[in-house]
Parts: sequence; C-alpha cells; structure tokens
Amino acid sequence: MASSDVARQPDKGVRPLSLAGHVGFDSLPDQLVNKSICQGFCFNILCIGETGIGKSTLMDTLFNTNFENFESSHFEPQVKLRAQTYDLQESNVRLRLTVVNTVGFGDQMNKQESYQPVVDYIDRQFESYLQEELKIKRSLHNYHDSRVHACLYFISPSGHSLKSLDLVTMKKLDSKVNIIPVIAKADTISKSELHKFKIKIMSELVSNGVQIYQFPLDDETVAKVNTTMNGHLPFAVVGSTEEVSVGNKMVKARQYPWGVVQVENENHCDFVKLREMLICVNMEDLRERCKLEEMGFKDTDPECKPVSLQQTYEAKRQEFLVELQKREDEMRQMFVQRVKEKEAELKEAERELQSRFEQLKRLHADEKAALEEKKRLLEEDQSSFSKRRAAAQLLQAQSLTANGKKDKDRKNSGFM
Ligand SMILES: Nc1nc2c(ncn2[C@@H]2O[C@H](COP(=O)(O)OP(=O)(O)OP(=O)(O)O)[C@@H](O)[C@H]2O)c(=O)[nH]1
Ligand SMILES: [Mg+2]
Repeated sequence: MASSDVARQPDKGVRPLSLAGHVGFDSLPDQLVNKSICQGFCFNILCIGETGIGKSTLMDTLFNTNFENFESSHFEPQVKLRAQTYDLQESNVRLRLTVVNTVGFGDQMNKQESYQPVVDYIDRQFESYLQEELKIKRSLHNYHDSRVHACLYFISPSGHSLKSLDLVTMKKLDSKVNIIPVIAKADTISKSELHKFKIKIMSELVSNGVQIYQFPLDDETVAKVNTTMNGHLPFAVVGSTEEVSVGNKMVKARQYPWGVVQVENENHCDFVKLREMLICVNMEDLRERCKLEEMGFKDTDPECKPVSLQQTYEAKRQEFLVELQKREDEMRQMFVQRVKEKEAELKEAERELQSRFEQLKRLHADEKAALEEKKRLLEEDQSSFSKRRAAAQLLQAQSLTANGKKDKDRKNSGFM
C-alpha cells in the first residue's frame, strides 16, 4: 500500500469531520516553505578523485558558475582536504554550498596516505555535529553543518577496471557518506567501451561489498525516476563551461577536431542525469539522510534484540559523555603535567640565573680587591714621592743658603 494512502486512512476511533468554513491550517505547507526559504539551505559535496581528473570543471558546470579553482601539483606529500563555502541564490532560494576537494589524491605511493585524510575529515565533521547535537543548549538552527551530504567519487575513464585505491577508499567511506560514483571525462571513452566499463564497475563494487548511494524509492513521487536512474549508475560525465554554437544556439560543450561533445545532451553523456538526481530530485534526501551507522546507531543490540532509537540515542549520549569526561580528565592531567614541567623549567632557569649572579658577584669582588690593591700601591708611591720631593726641596734650600754665605765672604775679603 502506498504511503500516502496510509496517511489518508483514518485511525480507529478517530472520526472524520467536515469543516463549515475556512480555518487556516491549509497554510501549513506554505508556512513550511516560507520558513525554509527564510532559513536558506546548506549542502556539502565532497569530490574525491585524482589530480586533474576534472573535479573543478564538473562543479563549475553543475552549478553554472566559476568557483575559485586551484590547480594541484602531482607532488603533494600527503592528501589535503580543501573546503570552500559559497553563498548561492537561485530565484529567492539561498544555498550555502561547500565544495570539498581532495588535493593530491592518488599521488602517494602508500594508498593509506591517500584515503586516511579523507576518512579523518569526514569523521571530524560528524564529531563536531554530534557535539552540537548533544549539547544541552543546542543551536543547530544557526550551526553550520559541515557534514558531507554527497560524495562524488571520480573514476578514471580507463575502460579497464577500478583501481585498488578506488575500491579501498569507497569501502572505507561507504558507511560514512552517500557515495555517487561518476566516470570522469567520459568523452575520452567510446560508447561500447563505456557500456562495458559501467557493468564492470558495478560488478566490482558488488563483489567487494561497496555500498554506493541508491536514489531512494520510498517517496512515490520520485520512485519511478529514481529506479531508472539507479540503473544508469555510475554516471558517465563530461564537464565544460565553454559555450559552443550548435545549430542556432549556444551550448556547453567540448570541441574537438572531429566534433563537439555536448555536456547537456543525454546522447553524449550522463551529465544531465547527474544534475537532475543530485540537485533537482534528491538533494533534500541527501541532506536529510542521516548516516546513523556513522554515529553507532543500530536496529538491534549485540544479542540481536531490537532496540529503540531513543535507547540507542541515550546509550550513545552516555557513551559520549563518558568519553568527554575521559578527555577532560586527560586534558586536566596533561595540564598539571605541563605546569609541573614549566615549573621545573623555571626553577632550572632561576638556578642558572642565581649561579650566574654569584659568579658575577665573585668577579666583581675580585676586581674590587685588585683595584683597592692598586690604589694602595699608588698611595704608597704618592707618599714616597712627596717625601722625596720634600727632601729635595730641603736640600735645594740648604744649598741656596750655603751659596749666599760664600758670596758674602768673598765680597768682604775683596774690600780688605
Ligand atoms: N576531455 C575532458 N577533459 C576535461 C573534462 N573535465 C575537465 N577536463 C580537463 O581536465 C583538466 C583538469 O580539469 P580540472 O577540472 O581542473 O581537474 P581537477 O580534478 O579539478 O584538478 P585538480 O584540482 O588540479 O586536482 C582541464 O584541462 C580540463 O579542461 C572532461 O569532462 N573531459
Ligand atoms: Mg580542481
């Protein structure tokens, strides 16, 4: 039975009544729409793919704009995640879009170095959301949810098979994010090869137990289109923001010496299918589809008994609080340890200063003693010099007196 029929079925004991006039609750859908428009929306896309595989071009093509793009080198020692957030507006609907790119993905010799930073990034976003969610006073309405809503996984158009890095990465992420695989630069692969490649990819994903995002079938308004589109996965995409004249109109395309590949022509590639599915039909499902497993939510307990969401939530909350307490204790211990270390460092510095001061004091005392000794010697010299000068002056005076007397005697004898 369709879900809308279930909703229309009156419950036992509930009587349907007709209204005699207008009441006003028929405005409820409008109220919801107005509230949503006022709040705006947020959507976060993670693009995983090797350097130069066409991630930025596809994002520009999807959102009909030019995002800030940086070309990455193939020599990044490790994968970095670069998140850029933009405010977009279409009619009166505002969308805060975050595009996260894997810079240097696949350029490392060690595969773990390629996927681990991606896993860590996704976990961090969940963690911070969970922390906000578990706060007693939540402010989720103005909290910028940075959890990844959709992950576009760019597969290289080798026409051969998936690389082991693709399988390992998707396997690590499939319980954490909604993975939508796309075959990048699909204009570089022939139609028949592409057909076989798609089948090969899907069978490899299944045999390796990789769960990709399935467009949901529970909403009957979109179930039909979603069923068809699930059969087209992975989408083979071509990106370009270049406008080329085809017939009498300009279309987004890639021009080659032998012809033109039109991005929005469904006979040329699956770009339109991807845009429809990702943006027009399932964006809300992707936004809302909470990967509860990521937070540890399960339908049954270890003994396979069913547990309610509330029980799991409470258990999870308790677990989280215990973890928080543990971390707080660890931080406190770390703080005490750091204070002790700093204290010891300061004491050591003080000791060094003290010994330097003592050394300087000793030096100063030695210098003072040496100077005093010099002063004493100088004073001795000065006093012996004074004595010698006095003796010399006395001698000089005596000799002057003696000479005076001799002159007088000579004069007296001359007159006689
Ligand atoms: N043939 C073909 N070339 C494409 C396609 N999309 C992008 N390119 C070209 O591939 C090159 C790299 O494209 P980008 O979009 O910068 O690739 P990227 O993955 O963002 O690169 P990084 O951010 O440096 O890792 C450019 O020369 C694009 O013109 C496509 O669908 N087909
Ligand atoms: Mg780029």
